[in-house]
Amino acid sequence: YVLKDNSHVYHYVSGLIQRLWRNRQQAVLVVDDAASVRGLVVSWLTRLGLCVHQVADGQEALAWMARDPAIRLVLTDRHMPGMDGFALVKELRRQRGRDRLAIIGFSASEAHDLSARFLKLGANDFLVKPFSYEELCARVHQNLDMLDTLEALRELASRDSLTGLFNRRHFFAEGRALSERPAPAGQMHLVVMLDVDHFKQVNDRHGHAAGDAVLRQLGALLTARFADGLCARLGGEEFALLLTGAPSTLLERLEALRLEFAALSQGAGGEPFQCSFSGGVVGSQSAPLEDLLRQADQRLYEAKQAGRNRILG
Ligand code: GH3
Ligand code: MG
Ligand code: MG
Ligand code: MG
Repeated sequence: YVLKDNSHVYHYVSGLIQRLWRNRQQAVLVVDDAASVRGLVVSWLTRLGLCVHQVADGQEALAWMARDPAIRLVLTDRHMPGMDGFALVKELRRQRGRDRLAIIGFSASEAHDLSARFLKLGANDFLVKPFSYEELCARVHQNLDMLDTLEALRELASRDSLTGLFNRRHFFAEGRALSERPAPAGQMHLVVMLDVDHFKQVNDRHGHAAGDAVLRQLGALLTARFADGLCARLGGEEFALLLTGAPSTLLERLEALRLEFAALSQGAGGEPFQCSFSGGVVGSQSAPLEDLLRQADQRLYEAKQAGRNRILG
């Protein structure tokens, strides 16, 4: 009984601490023309550990949001001089999806269609003034929890679970827009395809687990050395990299990576062995990502033909 009771208390307290810790990093914007309401809501939200900002109408709110992309939750009044709560919600939703920003509307009006109108315009929730501290907390936490869940799912859906690098889907989703935007003067969009050499032999000789460790090792090196680029595991033992810069600098960095990787002792625990990769690089001012990858893959093929453990630009 005592144990059960204790674990209940433990879960309650650890949940509370986790929430306070989570809230500490969350920015919230309160929008209301009535300074007294604003003050109260701000003090309540501050008590929850949130990082709270306040403005007095829709226009000011939009200006704030444009400067402060960290805002995850907006609480807005309905009636305000200048831009009102409905117009604000509509515009905010146009700018940011439900997976990035939560909006809670509130109003003192008795009109019964208010909540429906707020929700239809894109708000997630609605409160009738005056509301209690407990009610505000519950709605705020529910909405922040939802954003956390969506973010966790987004993260999960964009990552390769073995290496922690981005996966193929994310590489294309992010890379496509980037590679077609004109590169800044003097720079190029550069695409690299890497493929581990004789990887089938690694698996055959040292086992699948040792093969996996090699892939994780290369993933970790790419993450560490190319934090300025978009690194992905496209599948199997194939990796891709997209970044914007000077081709000669990239080739030097890739050469350093190639030497560093080839010098590593692989086979954690078991018989040690060495491994290498080959690569192909192409650059363009602006081109479809698929075209760049195809060309990089062609150079990679040539690098393999030429004897492996080399990078062709
Ligand atoms: P090449 O130098 O020409 O690239 O030869 P290779 O042996 O590396 O290429 P091949 O395409 O013949 O073999 C790739 C191997 O990668 C076959 C497959 O079993 C293995 N592989 C694919 N995904 C994984 C994985 O997630 N883990 C492990 N351990 N092996 C994988
Ligand atoms: Mg008002
Ligand atoms: Mg391959
Ligand atoms: Mg290979």
